[in-house]
Amino acid sequence: MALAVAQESRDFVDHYWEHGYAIVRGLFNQAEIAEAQAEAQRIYQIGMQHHATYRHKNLLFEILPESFAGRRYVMQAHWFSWISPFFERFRRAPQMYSVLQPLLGRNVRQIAQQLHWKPPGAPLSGYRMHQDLRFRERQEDFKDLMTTNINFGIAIDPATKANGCLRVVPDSHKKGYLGLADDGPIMKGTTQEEELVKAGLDPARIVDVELDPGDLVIWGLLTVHGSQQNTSDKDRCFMIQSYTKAENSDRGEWAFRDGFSTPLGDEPRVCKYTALHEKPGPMYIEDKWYQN
Ligand SMILES: O=C(O)CCC(=O)C(=O)O
Ligand SMILES: [Fe+2]
Repeated sequence: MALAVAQESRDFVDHYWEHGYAIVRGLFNQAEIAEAQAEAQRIYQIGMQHHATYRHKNLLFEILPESFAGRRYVMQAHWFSWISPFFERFRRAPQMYSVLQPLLGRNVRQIAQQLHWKPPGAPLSGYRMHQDLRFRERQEDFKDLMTTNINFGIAIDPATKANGCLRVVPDSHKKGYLGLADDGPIMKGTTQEEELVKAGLDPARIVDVELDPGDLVIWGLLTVHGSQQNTSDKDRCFMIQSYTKAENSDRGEWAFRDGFSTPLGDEPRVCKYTALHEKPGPMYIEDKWYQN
């Protein structure tokens, strides 16, 4: 199995608890990731058929429209497993379980599934420094938060400093919720060093998580992270899957039930989108967050 790799990767459990993030190199092999790249391209092209952000149940495409960006860009897709048998298996592959089980146990639900693109030339492809708790109900007990929900970031394309790889602040998960970027959309503007210093963080400690395709980075709901705008001529397709200990949450789709890989059912479950059943769509969402 792919876990027989570098020491930094073998120690991922301790590294995650201690520093709030960890890297596992080579979780998926070249053949697997080549297939993932092709399938991600197919999902991107489906997204391009929508003139604006589109949602149908949990499936979502976040679009920067021509009217704003001069041409159409797909920035994110959510829950594309509903239109991709390949990614439906990928989200609950044995490789995922080998990393999940030591952290969350044998019963695991999936709360988020996202592809993030940074097409060259697209405006607003950076993510201000933040903690993902920003997107969840607020809770105080950080130990519980760090054990309940873990983000898996898988490099589909190479992730480099130039194309806006993920950046993390080691040990920041020990500081509680800091309210970073709470004043506006996460993909507008950049994080200034003063904002980090004010929150008690040292900008010099930021780690750029450069990854090869198939590498994994994990981080928690309290880990401060973000990424820069893509300044290169290469896209950065990055997959983020968020998993939760099933004992602690009714939300999310089963991924592993008593250790068994579990496919999606007939109808989506409430994950992050609370109004799923009242407003299933399909619909366009033209809130123009990018303009204001
Ligand atoms: O895609 C990235 O670089 C980071 C995205 C992120 O942190 C988020 O969506 O919460
Ligand atoms: Fe995030």
